[in-house]
Amino acid sequence: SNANNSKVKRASAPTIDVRSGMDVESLKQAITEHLFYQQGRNIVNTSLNDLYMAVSHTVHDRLLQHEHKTMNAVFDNNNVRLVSYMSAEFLMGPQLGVNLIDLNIMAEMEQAVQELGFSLNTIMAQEEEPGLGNGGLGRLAACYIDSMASQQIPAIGYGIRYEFGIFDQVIRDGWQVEITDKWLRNGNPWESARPELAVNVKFGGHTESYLDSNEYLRYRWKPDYMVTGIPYDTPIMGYKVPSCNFLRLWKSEAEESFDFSSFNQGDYYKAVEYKVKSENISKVLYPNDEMLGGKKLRLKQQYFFVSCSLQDMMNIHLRFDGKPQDFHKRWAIQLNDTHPSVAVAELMRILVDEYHVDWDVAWHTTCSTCSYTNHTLLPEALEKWPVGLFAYLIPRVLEIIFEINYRFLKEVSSRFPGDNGKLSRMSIIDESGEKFVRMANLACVGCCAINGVAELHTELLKQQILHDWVEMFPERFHNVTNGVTPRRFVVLSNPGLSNLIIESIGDKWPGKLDELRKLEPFADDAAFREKFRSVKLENKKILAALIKERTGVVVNPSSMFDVQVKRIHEYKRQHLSVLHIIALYLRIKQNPDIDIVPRTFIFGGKAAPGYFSAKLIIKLINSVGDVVNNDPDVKDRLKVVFFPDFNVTNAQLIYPAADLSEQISTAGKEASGTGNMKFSMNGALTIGTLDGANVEIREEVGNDNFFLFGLTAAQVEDAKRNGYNPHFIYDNNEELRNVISMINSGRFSNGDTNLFKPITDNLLWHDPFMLMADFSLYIACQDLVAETWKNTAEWNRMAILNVARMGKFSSDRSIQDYCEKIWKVKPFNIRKA
Ligand code: GFP
Repeated sequence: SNANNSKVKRASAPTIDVRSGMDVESLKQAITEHLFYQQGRNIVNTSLNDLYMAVSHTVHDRLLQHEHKTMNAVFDNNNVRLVSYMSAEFLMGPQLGVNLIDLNIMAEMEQAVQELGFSLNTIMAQEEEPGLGNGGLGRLAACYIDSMASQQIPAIGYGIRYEFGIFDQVIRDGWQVEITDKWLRNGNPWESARPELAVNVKFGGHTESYLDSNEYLRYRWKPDYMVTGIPYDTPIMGYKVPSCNFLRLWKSEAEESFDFSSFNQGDYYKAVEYKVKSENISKVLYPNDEMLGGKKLRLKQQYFFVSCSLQDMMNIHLRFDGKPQDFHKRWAIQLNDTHPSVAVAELMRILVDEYHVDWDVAWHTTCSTCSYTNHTLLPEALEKWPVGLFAYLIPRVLEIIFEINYRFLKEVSSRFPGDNGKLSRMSIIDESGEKFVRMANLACVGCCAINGVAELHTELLKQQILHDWVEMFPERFHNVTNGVTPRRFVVLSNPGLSNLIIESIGDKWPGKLDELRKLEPFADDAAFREKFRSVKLENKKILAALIKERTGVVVNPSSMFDVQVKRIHEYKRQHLSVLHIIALYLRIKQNPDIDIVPRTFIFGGKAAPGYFSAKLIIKLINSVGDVVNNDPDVKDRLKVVFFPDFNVTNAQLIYPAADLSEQISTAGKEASGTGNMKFSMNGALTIGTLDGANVEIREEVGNDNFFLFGLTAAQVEDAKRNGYNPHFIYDNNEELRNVISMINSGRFSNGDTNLFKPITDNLLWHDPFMLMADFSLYIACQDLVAETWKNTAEWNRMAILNVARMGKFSSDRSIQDYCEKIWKVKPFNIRKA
């Protein structure tokens, strides 16, 4: 390490055994001490939560020691480039289990807790997960920080410490009801507040120009008020490696000294109002799939966490003796979607206004630091903010955006003279009507790399919404196919399967998922297939019990578990699966003695509170379930369950129990999907369209081991261009007509023929997601699924091959791709440092 760096060297960690020992005795002692000194309890009068807290603090102590060593090693080395993963969402899931796996002390902790008279499973079930994300995007961020630590990539995840995460969902009378998520109510043992690292963020006011001592024209921002960001750090341990990174989430507080004037003038209420206004910024996570148009608070959140994080990163950089303009040598920033893309302008502001770096130099630094991941082609999801709102909240940042845009458009017109269409499409400012700041354009201008999240998605991005950008900056475009962490989603969630795999091929695979290939020969081994089947059956029994507990519905564990869990959205087409259920129900009604494969349809997922159609789909699922589940003709051969409050905790119980994974989005709409990967890793077969990562999953597992149906993305586009007519399809398909008529008859709505009309009318007259076009293909494919299911050996052979061929979809591989293609960083082995 570098001797010049002594000023950043920290004291080494204390090595008192009770805070670091990994053996059963040390763990027991540490738990008892935490229980007493932190929770004020002892082992005979403890509550479950106090015990959970004591166990978690015990684990947290051990993580901190690794974090401390990692950061010492990193900060001692001037040549390390760190990754800053900026994301408005981190859907972390419960922490205790994964940390025990990463530290490799699951067995020791189980024993320690048992010797104290408790069960580790019960303690783990006590954890309230931090639901600081909506769905795929937030969960991806969580998988990525896990994999960065496991790949020994020095990294910090930066985000917002929402006091209220995604709402809890309960189902009342078949409808979704939202309940506020109070995840912090019982305390959070995984975080440490770092008030000494607080930073301030400006809002409102105006800007002024002035001449600095060298007679240069400079700008300063005179804000109306400032908000303080307090960082809360959560250690992120690597899997069986000594590296431990951290997640740094910002909480907003009032900048105490700022509004004293109003207090002094006797306006106590105004001072309090300012405090409330400041604290509101990190109050609540916004659900997605809703128009964000007027949501001032959301823009404040974005700017708040981006500014806090960049200031923090600059402080770290300067502590290394770095020059401000060399910021990019220290940091690679990944912008997780456009939510943090104001970083491009904020970094410019910091460099130019605060450190007086020349514009051109600062621009080079900024572009060399930032990269942008796009997660969707849906036009309504492309963020844009009214220029007026920007001017009002962050006036100096808007001026900088105007300057960036002015210079950029000059470049565009010299590259493509006379192409006014291009100019107006590529401009950061949308001037077609009310003026907007287009966040994706800001990201594309200021980032050296732009990536999609699956091959198909990246191709479509290049052909469609980012086509102009490819012409301008072809070298910026990359694909990085998403991945998921096998530690959480196999080792922790599916111990039965993990143990079976370990018995068969050893235990290297969770850190090196390609190893799973060694399972391939076992697919032809009848004895192995039998063990595999019985692991699945056990998982299904556990889920069945939970379904009974949460919904009252009794399901048969040996029926096929046909599962669709994800956010509820029309493009994901949960209602296509409902049409299939009704078709099967009709077949039974027409011939009650029909030979039909028993199936349990399990749905789960939240709808955005303001997304009416999605909420109506939930109601439809529950209503169809009420009828089908209770009709004696069905003889329990079909069951329909809506599993309430789909979150990471519940997901971990659902994936391992699935037989069939529904990945049935309209081709071209699902950027990647990540649930699809979690299902296959746990040995479910997929029925899916050629959409998102399904394409690559099918490529990996083999066409014969994947149930493909439906139009391709190109066919969807063609059909739309040629005047797609859903009603025509309806008129010509009897089964489909019967299904739709059954819904419209009021059969599922106590005779109310209007309740589901918004759904059926939309399908018949508009059908933007092409359910009608795919219906018969889907039904035929589902019939094939049922045929295959009857051959248990064949089904399990296919399922084992799915598991064996999932290596590509470890988030470790995705992170390696980011490191090589985009960040240009290498693993940093702290033992060798
Ligand atoms: C979005 C996309 C998904 C993609 C994830 C992660 O998910 O297709 O897999 O991001 O890249 F739509 P949501 O956040 O919308 O669930």
